[in-house]
Amino acid sequence: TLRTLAALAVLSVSSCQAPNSIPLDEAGIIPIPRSVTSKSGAFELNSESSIQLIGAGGDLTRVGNFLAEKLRPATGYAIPVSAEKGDLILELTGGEASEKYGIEITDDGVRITSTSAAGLYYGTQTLIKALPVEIENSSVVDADWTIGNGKIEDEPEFAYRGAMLDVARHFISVEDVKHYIDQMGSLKYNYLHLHLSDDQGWRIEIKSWPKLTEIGGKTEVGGTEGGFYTQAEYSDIVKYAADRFMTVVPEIDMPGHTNAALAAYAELNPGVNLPDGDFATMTEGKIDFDILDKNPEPAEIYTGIEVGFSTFATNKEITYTFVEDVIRELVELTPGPYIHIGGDESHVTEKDDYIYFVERVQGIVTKYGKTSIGWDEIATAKLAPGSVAQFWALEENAKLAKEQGNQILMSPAKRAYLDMQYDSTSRLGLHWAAYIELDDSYNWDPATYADGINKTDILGVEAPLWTETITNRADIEYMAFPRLAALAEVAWSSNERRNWESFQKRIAQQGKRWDINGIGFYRSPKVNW
Ligand code: TNX
Repeated sequence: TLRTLAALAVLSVSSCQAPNSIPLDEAGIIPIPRSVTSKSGAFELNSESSIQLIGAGGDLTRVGNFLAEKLRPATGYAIPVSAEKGDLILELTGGEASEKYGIEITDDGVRITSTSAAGLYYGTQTLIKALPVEIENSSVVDADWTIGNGKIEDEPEFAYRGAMLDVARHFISVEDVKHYIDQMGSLKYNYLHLHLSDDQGWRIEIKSWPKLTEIGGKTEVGGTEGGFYTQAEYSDIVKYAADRFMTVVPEIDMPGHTNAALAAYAELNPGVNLPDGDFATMTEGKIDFDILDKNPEPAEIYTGIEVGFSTFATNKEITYTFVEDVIRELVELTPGPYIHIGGDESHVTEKDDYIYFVERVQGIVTKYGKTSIGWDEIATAKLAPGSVAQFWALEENAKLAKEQGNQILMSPAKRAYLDMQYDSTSRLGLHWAAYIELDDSYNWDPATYADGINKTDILGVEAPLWTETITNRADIEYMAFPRLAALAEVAWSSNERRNWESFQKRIAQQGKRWDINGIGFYRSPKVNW
């Protein structure tokens, strides 16, 4: 009859409209957006799909190309990018630039809007995660490229969402750093902190002090061959990160954690402090020259994993000449606002000397127009206005920073350290701070974690990966994933929006993406992968 025919037609229309579309609010989006509203129906990407750019600028074009390049391999569609009418719209709107973005998905198309190219980039990252996981494939696969209709409004909770790579304990190649940046970008991280020097290695070329890399860069933990970035290679990393709206924060750790520099240059080692003036006339005949350690021996190369045994000579002018040369060269390579001066675990520096050193080095950073970040111990010194204390161990240091009117970057070792073992059986990692399972890295609130430190005191969240036990890309991936995704959500999404049960489901989806990308993540037993 006519009626059954009509019913059949309705059935077949609704079933071919969006065969496997997942409602928008059930898509595996990490970090979870501020608001997601689902509507019935879905948009389907097709061979005629194209990206339309509204607005101007190289950054906008870059975001358009980024999205196209992400969509092409798995779909096999051409996905041209232009100002012509298209079904995937990236629109730069007027107003003060912010990281906020909106997405609207209807049967006819997708529109992403933001006042900044960075916001549009975050929007495209969200869109990719709203598509079926098969979109991650590098060659054509058969899938229904649908996205459930609806609306997303999103913006980050914290301005600074960072991850750190310790390239000093074990050197990490430019290629592996870029691979990490790609993953960070997909999780909306916007700061990459590179720990460029430590007792076991100096990893950045400094032209005025060439032995830093010649001698200090040669080895790494365990005595294997180390490495370093030439300034050109380093700039290449900075550019690669900037293209993904990510700022590199270079760290030279000092005055402790400096054995590699002390092995390269004897004169930086502590020795007996000599008075200024005419040394010969002042001391002739009165002093035993042998006890005057005017030219101390260089330190021995160090390949172990102990901490806290080294220090620069904080009382010699040559040290500050050196530090200024290093900072000047680093600033020339650094478009971002921050220089990280380390400052942790200087156990063999006298307290007064430590404070003198930190204050003087902050002054050098300021002189070159940058802002200092340091590990929380720097708050025992007088902080320069704007200096940031990176909380990792001591709440009282975080409080000292707050009392001075400075902001805090949250990296509590018990939650945010990616080098901590998951449990006692983890094949890699340390456990001095804690065992950190996936739910431990997820279930904490930066705004209430440390006593007396509130949301407004916090610049953001950073996930450091120390590499004493980590030697290659597979090791990095095993320790960083899935925890890097959990911490991305801690940094981006509001505490009210976050929910462990929801994250468990979404991270399982993310796991499928990592599998397709060949990323060997830790299959936490807390998740039904
Ligand atoms: C402490 S965290 C350190 C690092 C080690 C790390 C290992 C910090 C500021 N200092 O030197 O690599 O523990 O977990």
